[in-house]
Amino acid sequence: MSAAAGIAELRCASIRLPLPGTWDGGVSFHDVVVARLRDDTGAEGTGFSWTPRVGASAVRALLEDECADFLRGAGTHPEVVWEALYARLHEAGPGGIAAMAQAAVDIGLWDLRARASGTGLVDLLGRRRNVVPAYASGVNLDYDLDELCAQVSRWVEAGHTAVKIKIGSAELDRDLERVAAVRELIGPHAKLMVDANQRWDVPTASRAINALERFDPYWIEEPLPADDLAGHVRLRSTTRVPFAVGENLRTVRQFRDMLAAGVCDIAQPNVVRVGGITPFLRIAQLAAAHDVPVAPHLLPEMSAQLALCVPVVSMVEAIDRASLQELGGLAEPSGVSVDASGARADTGPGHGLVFDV
Ligand code: SMN
Ligand code: MG
Repeated sequence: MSAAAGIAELRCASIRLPLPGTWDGGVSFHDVVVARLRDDTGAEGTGFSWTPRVGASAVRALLEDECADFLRGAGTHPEVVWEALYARLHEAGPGGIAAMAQAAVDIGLWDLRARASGTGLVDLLGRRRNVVPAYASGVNLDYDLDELCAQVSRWVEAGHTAVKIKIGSAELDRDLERVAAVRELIGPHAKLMVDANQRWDVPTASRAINALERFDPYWIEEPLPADDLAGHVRLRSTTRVPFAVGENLRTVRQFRDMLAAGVCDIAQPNVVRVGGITPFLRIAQLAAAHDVPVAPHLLPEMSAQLALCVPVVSMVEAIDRASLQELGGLAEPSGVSVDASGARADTGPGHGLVFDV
């Protein structure tokens, strides 16, 4: 029996993707750090890290300065490498920049494995379904009411029956006016999700959610700072509206603790922020053990593929005009589509994402 292949090389490239408009808080671009891995048989895989505005150069430095030499000669099994790399990097943080760097390696190794076996990533991981419902979503707290309504009307015209808008305005009345207008536009049967992006504390969240309940929110997303587990427990006792959390949780244990405390009703891991596909799948298994569906955060071309595989799924986010393809990050179509009819993936071998760099 021949020895298993080892990693021969890790190379990085960076892409800056300007957004068509500025997002709340002044985000005007997304950065992608691409990690190209080659094993000693010549097989290749492509991973990536991603961030809106903050941290790409630090992620690339970790990959080039701390991972490239360390990985040379290591095996290519993604889960085994993940543990070894975690042991190596976690003094730089068990999440954050270190996890974002690990994600690039991990996604690259899963891609390498899928390509080497001639299968798409979804079929390698285990396709559980061919389509997942999608919801329209936008970063629109800065929009005035007319702009918000125009955006939501465009989504409705495109056939969306589930939409998510930002809330967390300085004045609760502004949020109420906007949510009321959107509910009116989408009708009583469409799903309406609201996302506070961690803007509240417990008393503010409690007051706001109770006032918003009459608009039948399908979930309230990130009502509190992501790491405030105790706060979520206190808030839980004041409302029955489901909590969607996870886009700013960084470790499997953070998800475990939120799930065990009963304050994560929809789990939203971001595959990059949690450190790659390996921890993402562990989170999905944990969520399933709590009967909690997974709604992967952003990155539609990758999230769609993962959503087709997780045991219990919610929806895929169709972020308005900001997929990797729409931002110009991909050199060719990925084989993934996310629109009002749902999220689907029929890629070539691997994850199908060919970065334009
Ligand atoms: C979000 C977070 C980060 C960038 C864009 C959008 C948002 C979401 O919270 O849920 O999509
Ligand atoms: Mg969000």
